[in-house]
Amino acid sequence: MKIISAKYLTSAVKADQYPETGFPEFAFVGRSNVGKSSLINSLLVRKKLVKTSSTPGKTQMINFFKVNNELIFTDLPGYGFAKVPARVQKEWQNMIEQYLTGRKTLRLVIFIVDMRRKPTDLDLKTKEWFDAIGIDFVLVATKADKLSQPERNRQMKIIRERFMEGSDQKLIAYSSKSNRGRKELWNCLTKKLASPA
Ligand SMILES: Nc1nc2c(ncn2[C@@H]2O[C@H](COP(=O)(O)OP(=O)(O)O)[C@@H](O)[C@H]2O)c(=O)[nH]1
Ligand SMILES: [Mg+2]
Repeated sequence: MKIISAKYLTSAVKADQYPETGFPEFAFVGRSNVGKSSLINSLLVRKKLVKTSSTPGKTQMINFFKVNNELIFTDLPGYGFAKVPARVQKEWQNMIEQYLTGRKTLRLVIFIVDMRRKPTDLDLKTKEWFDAIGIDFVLVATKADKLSQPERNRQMKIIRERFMEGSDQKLIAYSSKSNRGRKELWNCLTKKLASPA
């Protein structure tokens, strides 16, 4: 897709604050610091549309971005940041659950993991939860540039086995630094747009 415009719309913590554009929506989900914001910037070929940070746990709201006056990207708060008190974690979780289960225009979740790591229990639980409530997602293993080719092959195999066992979901290798995987992921998104809601 050719990116003509990409702009920040609004941020929300509850449903009555979501923008009512009616545009199909893609949500970016993953642990804090996994590279969600960087991935969105990479997809949109914008260096600083979404603030990235090396300090995990900073994005605490759902941030909405309008792309080409035809679709919406949402940057969801990262889950599983250990230093955050349990009560706050629970609030984040509720916010994400309310959004993922209630947002009618949501078409696909882009579920992001770090290619260098084994999926955590929390990643696996999140995946099981998506499956249980019927949320359609594509798995993206990012920070691919931080590994050598043999390491990438090994990690992709581990992620596929642990995570995607028995499912036909897509797994895409990505780097927000080199934009590797950008075309493949966009293909996935535009295919989703073309299929019935
Ligand atoms: N080398 C490399 N660094 C990345 C990549 N994606 C994210 N990062 C870095 O990882 C850190 C966290 O990224 P960010 O997008 O803010 O993560 P978020 O918390 O999930 O939104 C930042 O320092 C980014 O520069 C990638 O594909 N390659
Ligand atoms: Mg972020």
